Amino acid sequence: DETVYLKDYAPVPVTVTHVDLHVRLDPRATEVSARLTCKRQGPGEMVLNGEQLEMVALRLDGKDLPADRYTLTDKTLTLHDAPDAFLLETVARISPETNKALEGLYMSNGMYCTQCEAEGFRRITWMLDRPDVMATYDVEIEADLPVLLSNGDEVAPGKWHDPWPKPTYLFALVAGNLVAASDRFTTMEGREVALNVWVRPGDEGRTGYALDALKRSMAWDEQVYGRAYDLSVFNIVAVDDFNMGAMENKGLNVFNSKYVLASPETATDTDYALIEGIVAHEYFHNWTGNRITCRDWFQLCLKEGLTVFRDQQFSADMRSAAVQRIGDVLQLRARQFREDAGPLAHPVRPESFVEINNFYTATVYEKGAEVIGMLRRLVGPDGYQAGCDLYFERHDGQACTIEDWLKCFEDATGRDLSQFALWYSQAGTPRVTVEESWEDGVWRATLRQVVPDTPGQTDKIPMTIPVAWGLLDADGAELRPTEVFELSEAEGVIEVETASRPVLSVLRGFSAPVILEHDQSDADRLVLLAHDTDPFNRWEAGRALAKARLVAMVAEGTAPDAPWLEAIAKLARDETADPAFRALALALPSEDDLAQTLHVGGIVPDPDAIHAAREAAGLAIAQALASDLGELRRAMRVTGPYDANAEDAGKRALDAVLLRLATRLDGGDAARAAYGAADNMTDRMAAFTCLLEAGDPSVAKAFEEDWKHDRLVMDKWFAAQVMHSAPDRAVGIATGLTRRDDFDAANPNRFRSVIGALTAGNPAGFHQKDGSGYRFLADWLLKMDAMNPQMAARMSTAFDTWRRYDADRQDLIRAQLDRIAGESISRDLAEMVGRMRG
Ligand code: B3K
Ligand code: ZN
Repeated sequence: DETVYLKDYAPVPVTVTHVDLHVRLDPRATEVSARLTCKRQGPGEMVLNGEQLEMVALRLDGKDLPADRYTLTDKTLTLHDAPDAFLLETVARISPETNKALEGLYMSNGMYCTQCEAEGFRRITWMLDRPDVMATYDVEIEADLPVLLSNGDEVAPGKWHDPWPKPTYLFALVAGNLVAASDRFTTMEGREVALNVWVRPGDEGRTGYALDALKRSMAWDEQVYGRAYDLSVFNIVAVDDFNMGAMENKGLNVFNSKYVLASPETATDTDYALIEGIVAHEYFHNWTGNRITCRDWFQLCLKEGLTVFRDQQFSADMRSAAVQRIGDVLQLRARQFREDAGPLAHPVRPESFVEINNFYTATVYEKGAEVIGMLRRLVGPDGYQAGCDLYFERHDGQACTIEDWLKCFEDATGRDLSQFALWYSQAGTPRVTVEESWEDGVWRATLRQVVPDTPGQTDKIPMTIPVAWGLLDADGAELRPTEVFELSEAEGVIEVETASRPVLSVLRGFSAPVILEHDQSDADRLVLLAHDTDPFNRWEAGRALAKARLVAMVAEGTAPDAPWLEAIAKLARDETADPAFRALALALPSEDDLAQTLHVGGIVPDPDAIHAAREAAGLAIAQALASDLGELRRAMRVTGPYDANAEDAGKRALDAVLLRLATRLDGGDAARAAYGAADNMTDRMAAFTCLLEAGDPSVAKAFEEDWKHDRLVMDKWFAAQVMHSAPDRAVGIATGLTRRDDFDAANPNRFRSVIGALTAGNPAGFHQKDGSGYRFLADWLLKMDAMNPQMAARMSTAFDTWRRYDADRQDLIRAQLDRIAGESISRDLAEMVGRMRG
């Protein structure tokens, strides 16, 4: 059994305090010479990690190590009778060119780069590859390439010194023919920092936004958290082949080029917002992750949950806080609630794993961030700041646990957080039901919480749930401003004396990651939609109304009713509301969201029926707004050259929603005009996807002619065709796309743009009842697994909702899971498939 358990944690008997690396780069025969300064801190053998390495030399204190003093396997190097202090020298040979797992040292378009988190360093050299071993580094890179980068400060060409002790996972090395866009930043401590964004020649013109976002992030972390940068240089490198978004290596962040490169012609508003958020996220890790790191991988949320929370705060400050919050909650529900409801549910701090890469999940990241947000609500902004200050002061330079983090808040505020800590150990989305009564001038709300069973966990204990609430009167005037009720037992009651029946606005700002069951009348919801002072709950009221309609349309075959359509139309026309907010309020709940809602309500979801209901609701809204669409769109026209700011982006977002409605009525006339007139990728993509939905066959060809030279834009082209095709054609289109010469499955962005676009972007297409979508995915998972197990394992989560569906679909999915499990597959994919089969 390869399972690793949190309870088995033990510190290493012999640690490494300094790493001296000399790397001679070669595509198939890179030589890595390592000199490790080792020090005993307890009894036991030293076991170093090393995988896919060819041993060229092994010396201890300058002498070749005799065969009886060590044991070498394909995963470890064990030293017998190691002295108290010594220098261990190894020489390893590796082959970056053939490394398609994109973990360790690999090549992308002729450039060398590394990805070490979580356990990639062991594919570079033998080392204690775990986060509680923190060492300083000297790195020398030898290669006939103009740019040679590693962590820390450059002391001579190709020679780097990192003075800050760090774990292996933060090591990075990059070498290639790169050019930089540069700038400077002076920290509040007066340190001059050179900022560089390194890209392939030709991409320099698309780096401005990332550089700007970096400077804003640096200033924000100083202002809001009092944290300054700590080296003379901060490098960002854009890489085309990258398994995820980006990586926070000390002083040398490596990014998927999709999250660095942007120009108005090639990137959409969404891309710009993602670049801003991810640049900030990786930069913020310098303090939450790097200066203070994790003791072991079970503590991953210590750095990830906190850093996501920080990047969400940053984006809220840079843009509209309300729009940011709605977007974050949409993500949380789409990804984390889904995960928490199925066979892959796990606590924010898992207690065991087989492959740690399988736990970089929405639960660890997004629910982890929600837990920080709840903590802040419970201790208040001042208590939060005091706790953070204490954390940075007490634990700088250490590898920590969640207990260390919470203790800082207990010590800083005097509050007992032992019950709150259950959020880290109990999996599953709590359900909170609200029951209201109003009698004899007393309004009462009874709140009850249940934490559901999840794989391996039953009989859960009530948690501390901060429930923000307020009251309105029937005309929408405020009766009680926002307060926080702490629901810490199975049941709690809020009581208010009031002469008139109030309208409750509960879970304002989505104050806790729970599923709220509140049987509120349409009339009350319409009051909230029109008047709530809490913008999140205004949106949420509209959401609840829409969801109820769509569920009834699917389950009972009803048609959308006039009062709802009127309310929607009114909101669309409400000039006092932010366009970005209106765009979000007009968007209907996703097909996956509806499938889950039906499933929870005891109805087996039919993906085709859900798709059809959403289409019908869209058409009804379009008809309700028909005569106004042209004028509303004109009001959203942005004048002047493209700017990615939130205000302009909001107008474009609402315009896109309106254009999609118009397309339902005119068959694509407005979209054709918009496509021709577009001077930026946001508008162009909006029109393009409308035309795909309208079934215009010429548009894909035209788009391709214009953009075939641009890899990132073509990723959008691939994805759009799969996502915006009719469900019964989606698998055929996806299959056709994978047969093109420019479909390179080894490139994660391209792979996701077809396979991910089907599984996540066209649910009715993926769930076709002939099982073709399931077969298509399984075929690709097996192909991908042989190359890049991490990517295969991640993509396999598309199957995690299989128990929702009818017996036929369940059988079809089950057959594919069994088929995959029967092949010789990676540990990564085997763990995921095993958990999903249950
Ligand atoms: N820490 C990295 C993620 C590493 C994933 C390894 N499988 C990016 C981030 O969260 O900032
Ligand atoms: Zn992170």
